[in-house]
Amino acid sequence: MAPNQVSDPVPLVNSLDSIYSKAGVLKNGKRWDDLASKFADAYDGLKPDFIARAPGRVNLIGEHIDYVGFSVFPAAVEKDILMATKVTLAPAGGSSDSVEVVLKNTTTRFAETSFTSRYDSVDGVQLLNSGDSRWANYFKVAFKGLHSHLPSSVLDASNPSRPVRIQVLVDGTIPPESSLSSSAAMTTCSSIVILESFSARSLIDRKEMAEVAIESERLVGVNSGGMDQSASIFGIPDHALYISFYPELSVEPTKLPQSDTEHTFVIVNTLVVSDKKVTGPVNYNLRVVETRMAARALAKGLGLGSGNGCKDLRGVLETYFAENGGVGRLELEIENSGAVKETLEKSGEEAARIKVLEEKVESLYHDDTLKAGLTRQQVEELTGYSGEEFDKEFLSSFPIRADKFELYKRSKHVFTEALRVLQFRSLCNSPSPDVYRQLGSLMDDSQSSLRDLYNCSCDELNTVIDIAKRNGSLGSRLTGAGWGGCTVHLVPKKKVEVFISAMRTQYYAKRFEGKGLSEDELNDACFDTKPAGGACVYKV
Ligand code: NG1
Ligand code: MG
Repeated sequence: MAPNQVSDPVPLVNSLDSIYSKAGVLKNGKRWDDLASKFADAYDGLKPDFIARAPGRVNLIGEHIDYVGFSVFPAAVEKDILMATKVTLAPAGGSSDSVEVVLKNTTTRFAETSFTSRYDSVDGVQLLNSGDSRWANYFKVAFKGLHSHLPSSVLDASNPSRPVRIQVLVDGTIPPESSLSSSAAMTTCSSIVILESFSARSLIDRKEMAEVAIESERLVGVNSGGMDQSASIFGIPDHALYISFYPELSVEPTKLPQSDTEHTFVIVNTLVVSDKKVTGPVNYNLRVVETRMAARALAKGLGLGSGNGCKDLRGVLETYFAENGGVGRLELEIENSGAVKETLEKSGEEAARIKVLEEKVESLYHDDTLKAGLTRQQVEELTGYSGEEFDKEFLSSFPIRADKFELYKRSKHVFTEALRVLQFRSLCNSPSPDVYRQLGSLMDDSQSSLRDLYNCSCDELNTVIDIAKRNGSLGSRLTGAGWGGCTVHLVPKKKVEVFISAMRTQYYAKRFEGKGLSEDELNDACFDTKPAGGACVYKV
């Protein structure tokens, strides 16, 4: 089978050498060896049966459009979460009606915790407890998420591989709440541990694994899209991933032009923590809701039905072309718009369809009053949803807090960003001599849009990006959700040193006044990265 097919299970690897080549994790050999001995220290001399790995990701372009249904362009990174695991089965002839999960972490920041799940009830997994053991929720939701996907034979008492105890030691190198997807790596790695513990890894393919991890993560309270979990599962060394969610999840590994010789991606962490589980109601989850309102408003403006097809902006695009005669419709639009024609010629049909919708957004929000933030009453008028129906459609899934809703700005960002992803991908696939400058300029445009239209940048992100642009970066943007966390920069290799030293003196020294960062802290906060491989299980 070709590697990295959506229908493959998460790969099982038997030697560290094959992990290094499959996962592209070149620098961390010792860490894997050390983890087995740390496990023995943590669990009375026991040896783990396996170590599961799930990496974080950096998104190169395509921000805040995964939950709307448009394609994104991330890469898995070397930083990851490892879980060394020991599985204890019921003694021969015996069985147990529950499984105890013990979770320890190599850092004391995350306190040891455990929970018990009854096999006959998913409610046995008690969700969202507070305090120090909050990090264990990721494991719990993975457990809960998998319940409905596992064949009953796996959970059944007659299954001799049904564990009574799963002991885990977690070791992570992804800085938490920094937009490199430590949370998705936790959920994904937990799912893999559970599958492997039940000897069920090969029963669920990677596509379903990603879908389970996406659903599971929503149970933690973030209304997220599916980019991070997919990147973690499908990563390939030296490849970015063009990930599509429509009509279903698919992944196209894409080589970056001459990436290892002349240019590299540098990640710079602002060290501003953004925890969506806390701030979601006023930022991430609110944006998800605004894009849903924007979809309903656009559908109504275009005279489309109010069916489920128009729940998100991607759905509106598909419905518009389906209800209006498909290809014939696009031809008509081309006759009416020079910009659509130009987009078609430069970037192809899908891009042209996106451009059409961008223009529809402009006509719907045709004056300044409509372009500004809208009150609930204005949104009710635009969407046709009011009263209880409005609450049910927009306010029932996750709590949000807002006086105004920015439907124009959010829609405009979504369609222009979706277009930039397609342009980025075609530049990678057929590079011109000037390709890096062009890729960089798409990244810059993405950042302006995130800052001005999506309002998810912040002062520290803007400062880092200004410093980057003055010190050799060809393209700089926030990566992940924003409001803090990390930035990604396309930098010629020969300028990396100057670039990093500028960050040290112009950003970190000022942010941590007088003290700056130690060498280790700097290496951890500001580093160049290569696309790495995805999740795997290593048999110890
Ligand atoms: P980060 O910043 O890694 O938490 C989030 C979402 C993604 C995507 C990006 C914005 C989660 C787990 N991930 O990423 O799905 O929407 O923001 O593009 O919430
Ligand atoms: Mg996250």
